[in-house]
Amino acid sequence: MTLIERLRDLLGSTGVISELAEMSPYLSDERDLYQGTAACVALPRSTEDVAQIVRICRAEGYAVVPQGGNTGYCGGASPDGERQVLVNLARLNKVREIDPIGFTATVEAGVVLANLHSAVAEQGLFFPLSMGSEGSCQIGGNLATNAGGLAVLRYGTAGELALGLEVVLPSGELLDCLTPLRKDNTGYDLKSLFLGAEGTLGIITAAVLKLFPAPTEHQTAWLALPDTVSVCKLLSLARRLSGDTVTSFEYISQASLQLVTGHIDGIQCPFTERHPHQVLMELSGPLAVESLRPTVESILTQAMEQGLVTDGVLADSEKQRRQLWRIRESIPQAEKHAGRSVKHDISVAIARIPEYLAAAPGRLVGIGAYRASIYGHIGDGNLHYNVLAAAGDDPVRFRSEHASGASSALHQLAAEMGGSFSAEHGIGKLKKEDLAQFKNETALQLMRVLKKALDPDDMMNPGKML
Ligand code: FAD
Ligand code: 2HG
Ligand code: ZN
Repeated sequence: MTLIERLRDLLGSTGVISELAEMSPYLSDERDLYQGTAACVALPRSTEDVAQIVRICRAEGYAVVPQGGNTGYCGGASPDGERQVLVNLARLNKVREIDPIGFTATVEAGVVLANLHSAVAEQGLFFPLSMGSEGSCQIGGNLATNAGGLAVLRYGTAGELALGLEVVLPSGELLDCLTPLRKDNTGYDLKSLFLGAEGTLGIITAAVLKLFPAPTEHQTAWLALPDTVSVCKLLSLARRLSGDTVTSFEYISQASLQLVTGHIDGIQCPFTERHPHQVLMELSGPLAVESLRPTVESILTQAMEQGLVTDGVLADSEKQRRQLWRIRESIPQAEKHAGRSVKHDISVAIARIPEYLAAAPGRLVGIGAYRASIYGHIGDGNLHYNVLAAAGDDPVRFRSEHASGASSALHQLAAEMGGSFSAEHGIGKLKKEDLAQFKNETALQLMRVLKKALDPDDMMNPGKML
């Protein structure tokens, strides 16, 4: 039997796609950076299917590329040739258990993030990982990229929300670390090997995730600030005065706001005047409704007295809150409409962000005219410093001539400041050279040792990360 016949035998005719036209949506990536090829797409329905697929591929000499919602930014889920099988987890999508006493959910890897939000909300619970791609990205992909998003400040990254994992190893064996235990000091924390590994060490098939009481109240403000030092001071003030209930603290430059108002329909700008620096700040909690209102008002009063905030809008309704969030969440789409951006995802210590922002333009002089769309999770020290062609210039030409120069300048600056060139989007194919350049040699060597130990034949997502 051929590989495809063996896979059809296992998964049925609807579980294997081998026609090029039908495979094509799975082969290109979110940003259209890569157009991949594969022997076929396999669609397992169970953990045992995944283990069997890996065993069949191993026996037939094929590599395996795991794929979730295919929303990743670095080409990690794009296959690279006729000797690779793309394993898409979409049909492995059951919420196995929600435990309202232990505040955990046991879910399969293919559960779409937004579907998990709804499932736990039905029980008055809350899963806090949240991002613009949540209608498509999957829990397995979130964990494999250790995704960040809009509430890391309060609740942590995807990896920090995982208590246990079930993983199919490159050998085809099942590693069962699917535990809800918070405390288990019986040796190495093996699950952490697979968090952020981008499918290079195994396929995550299920996870136990931390849940929280559903917030009953959100206090959401859109604020104008005079400079980025004030942005950092406001964050510190708000965390202190609110008993650390600041859930999100997102920075939006005037240029990013202008892209949104210029390219997205139905956006209502919070202010009539232009302000160079803006913040979307949200406090939330599970206590009595309106109990955070006096807190947010006191933060804003003190911030204004100290000159940290010059103008502000406090959402008065859920509708207005959603309108404010829509502005922030539309920035990636607005950049797409504007001809796409060269994306960056750096982090530095929060207090050094003003220094990074002051130095970056000097590092970009070599690329000529450009527009910068700067925004992101400043409460986590993580900014998207995205670079676009100047208005009227050809965006495709700009990218082909300047993407590499802009990225190496901005990544170098982050490295010089003790920061990261990839705070949340990972490495994939896109940032392999940066990893080789910026990761310290001892850490890189240990990564290679781990890869060799778990996947000696390089069959699990080859050509990615290392
Ligand atoms: P995919 O893109 O399918 O895969 C990503 C990587 O994980 C690949 O290397 C793949 O091989 C591997 N993988 C996937 N599933 C598994 C599995 N079950 N086992 C092992 N490996 C697996 N990211 C953020 O961090 N924060 C954001 O705020 C954010 N916002 C975004 C907004 C938009 C509009 C878009 C388009 C993307 C955004 N992203 C963000 C990037 C992306 O959505 C995340 O990286 C997400 O976690 C990827 O999940 P996915 O299921 O789409 O994974
Ligand atoms: C976000 O924060 C995402 O919205 C996407 O991480 C960032 O598109 C981007 O540059
Ligand atoms: Zn982000």
